[in-house]
Amino acid sequence: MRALVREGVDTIFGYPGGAIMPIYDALYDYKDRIRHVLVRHEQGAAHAAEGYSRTAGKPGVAMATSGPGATNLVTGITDAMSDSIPIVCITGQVTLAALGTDAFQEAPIVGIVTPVTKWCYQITRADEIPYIVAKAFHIAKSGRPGPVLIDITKNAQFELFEYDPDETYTFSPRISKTPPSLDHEVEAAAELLNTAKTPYIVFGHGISISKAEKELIAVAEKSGIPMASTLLGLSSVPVSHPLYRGMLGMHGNYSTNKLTNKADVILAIGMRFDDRVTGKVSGYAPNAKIVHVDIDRAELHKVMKAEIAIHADAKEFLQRLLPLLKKRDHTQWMREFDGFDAEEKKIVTQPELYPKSGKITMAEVIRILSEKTKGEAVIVADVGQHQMVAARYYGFQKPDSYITSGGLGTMGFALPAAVGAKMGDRKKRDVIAVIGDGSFQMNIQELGTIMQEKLPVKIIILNNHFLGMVRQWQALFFEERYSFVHMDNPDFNKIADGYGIRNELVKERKDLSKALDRMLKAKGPYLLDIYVKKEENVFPMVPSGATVDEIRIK
Ligand SMILES: Cc1ncc(C[n+]2csc(CCOP(=O)(O)OP(=O)(O)O)c2C)c(N)n1
Repeated sequence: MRALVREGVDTIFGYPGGAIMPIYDALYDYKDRIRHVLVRHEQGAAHAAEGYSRTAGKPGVAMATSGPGATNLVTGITDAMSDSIPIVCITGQVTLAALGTDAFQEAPIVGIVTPVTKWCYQITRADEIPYIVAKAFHIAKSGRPGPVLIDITKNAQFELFEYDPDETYTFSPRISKTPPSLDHEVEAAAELLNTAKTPYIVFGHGISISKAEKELIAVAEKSGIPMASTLLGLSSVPVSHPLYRGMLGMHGNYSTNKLTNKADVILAIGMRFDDRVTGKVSGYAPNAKIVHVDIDRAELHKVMKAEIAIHADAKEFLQRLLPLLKKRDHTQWMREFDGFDAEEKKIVTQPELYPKSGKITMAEVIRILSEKTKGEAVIVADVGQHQMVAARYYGFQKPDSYITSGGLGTMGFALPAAVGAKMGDRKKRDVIAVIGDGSFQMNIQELGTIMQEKLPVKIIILNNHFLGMVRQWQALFFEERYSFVHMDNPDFNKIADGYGIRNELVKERKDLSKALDRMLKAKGPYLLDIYVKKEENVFPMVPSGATVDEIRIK
């Protein structure tokens, strides 16, 4: 507990059991300093730790017992690895003497999570604890952040040792974030950008991780270069910024994808050319020289060969780049974006956002939500069509306000992540989980956590009675053979009633706006089950295997 408090831990998401009882017993004496949140499933603890980390700006902590408790964390750990989210997981383990004997609730968790953590370690002696905890937090936070796991055998939890408060117990190897010898590369990047005709900035989660939002905007404004975001880059730049042209990738905007292939120089920063962004790699950005900046050296040249590859922290790089850039504007090039935007607006956006008849659309729910919250809420989206619709239509104005499972695409993420996001957010923003009916049922038990903690998390179920995104693929690529994607759902309102959570069901357009008002005004948690059009498809779409400029608008 002392080692954790030393690292600034004030919140733990966890679930107890036999092999972690001594730690839980110690936690009992630290109730005034550490708020333990009893989740209802360990997967929920890992996702809550992720959500917490995203809003609190420091590692989230998840704790579980050995065996099934530990293995239940694995999906969340893998998710955090994919999306570079610092979390520290602590698991109990059978006693040292029993290791390897197939003891009760023994699972080789260190072996299991080795490929999906930045670092993991098994503590078998109590006196290792202070140093290993310090090291775990350092590794989770530093460089490209990610998950770490500490497994502690039960004997080490019982042993006594002398904790020396004067002992430093720190782990701080002297490494600078950005290698100092970068000047040449930064100059070369500036030269490319200064002379480009159709330059383009594409950015990802790295901007928010290095808190480089202002620097990014300064670089774009001075150079006049349009920019577009990956799914996890969303909200780093306010959507109202004139140089911000939208989202990239499979369900991104029409212009941002089409014009990727017309760019002559691409500054790719804090993003990793995920396949959902690039489409068919061999046809991605064929005319562009790429300047790729990433804190993780392993990302450089991994998917796209870069003309200039820069291993650096995004903020430091942008700070160095700014003075070397020439003031320019690219009016002509920007007009090309406007042209595609107009087409998208006419064919997709306008009809979805302002339907005149028929069932409620997901898009209009997000539009009205966005208007009512002025784009200033934290949106925690699950995985599926609703995730893409929320990404496309919420008008993000503040950094760190779109939280979703990007790399792993983990259904069941949003409800527990919203719990963590609400607890980590010191700015006291509205935290609104936007969830599909399928995803909601993957971690529905976390309603219990929300109830017990009295957390004012708002939940919107965009209920289409389908595993919508899979149905969309079946509609488009499998001749509408709807194989096991229809869902008979329970009455979500009755379930919310059971948890004592205020709730409403909305089926008609005329009731939508007032219901959203009531949800937003409510002091406590609130669940809004909204029946939306059953068979809607999210467009534009880059079909898998197609190049980004083969994006389909309908
Ligand atoms: C754990 C997990 N299992 C399966 C999938 C595959 N998958 C991706 S989207 C999706 C459908 C999601 O349905 P729902 O939550 O109702 O959202 P909708 O697409 O209808 O908005 C499925 C099954 C996944 N991403 N994660």
